[in-house]
Amino acid sequence: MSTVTKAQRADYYERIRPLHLAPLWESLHTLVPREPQTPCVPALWRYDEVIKPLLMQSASLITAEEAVRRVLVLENPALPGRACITQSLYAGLQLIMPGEVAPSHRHVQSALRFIVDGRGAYTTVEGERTTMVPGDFIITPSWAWHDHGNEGIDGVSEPVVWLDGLDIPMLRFFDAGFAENDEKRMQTVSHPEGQSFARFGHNMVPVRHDHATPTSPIFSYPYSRSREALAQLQKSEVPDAWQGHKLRYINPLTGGAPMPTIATFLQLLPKGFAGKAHRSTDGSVYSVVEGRGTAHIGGESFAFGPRDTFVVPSWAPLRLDTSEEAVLFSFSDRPVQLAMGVLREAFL
Ligand code: GTQ
Repeated sequence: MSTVTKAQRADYYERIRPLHLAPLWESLHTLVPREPQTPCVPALWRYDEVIKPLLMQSASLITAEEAVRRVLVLENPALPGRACITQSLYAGLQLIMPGEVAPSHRHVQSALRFIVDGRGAYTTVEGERTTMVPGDFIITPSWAWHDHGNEGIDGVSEPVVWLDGLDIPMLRFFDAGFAENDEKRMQTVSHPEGQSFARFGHNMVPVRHDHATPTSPIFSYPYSRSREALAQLQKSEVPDAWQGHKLRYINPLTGGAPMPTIATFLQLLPKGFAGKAHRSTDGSVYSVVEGRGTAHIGGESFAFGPRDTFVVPSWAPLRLDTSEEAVLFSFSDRPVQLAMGVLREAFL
């Protein structure tokens, strides 16, 4: 076979291409890499200096009603035009001005909202309204009707911005997406605010509710509660050398992630924390709630402050330092990787 020339092989490839055939042996190493070879790059979006002024400009160009969802999509710089922040996840920053309504619709894609800036917007999910304050983590389950609005709270009327995290790229991958608009612009509110939290949010569940749902029945995990847990832990335990005090949100009916496709976390890093590096196959999106520090991702360093968003690609080593006590929210596709049995982590 040593007499076979490159030209002969190239000629063969030319002949099979029109028949929709390809030689595996030319691409095997990239199809089955020795370790993850993500095209994604790390990136950080500054909120106060960059995103907020641009979002406010968008409000003078289009209403929430006309836009349906007025969102600036955070695109991974290496994947322009694909509306993804990692290969599997979508992220965007959504703005609702006082008095606006983002009309009711539903879709197969699951969504999380992490409130970044402003108070007094609401989302209504399946007839239950939840008022938003910064740091709240709110879920829109797959195929649940939802509309958003901003009627203010406690006499406060201000623009409200939240981070949207959706499994849009996964649904695109599976070609399994459906969506429809509601006949009504806004849903009729049919449950009192806080009902789902009262039923499922206190380490208890209603006795007549014995079936686990793939999405958590808690629509909103208020920041005040999660922050209090971290404050207590900070007083009583040594921070993990890699991740500080880090908790994962759960679906109380399963103990697993609150959404079938997305896991969410909240972590507290003490002032002066100098974390060790770790990496994981689930690329993650971080939203900074409080404090300042630096995220060292692969070979790059990103200074972060309140309301900034950054992305850590799959298998990129992440090291977190702080100059102030910091609280970080994050989400990833971990439940899907766990279901497939492919999640790998390394604490370096
Ligand atoms: O709020 O329903 O960022 O459907 C992207 C798609 C938000 C939403 C997004 C959506 C929504």
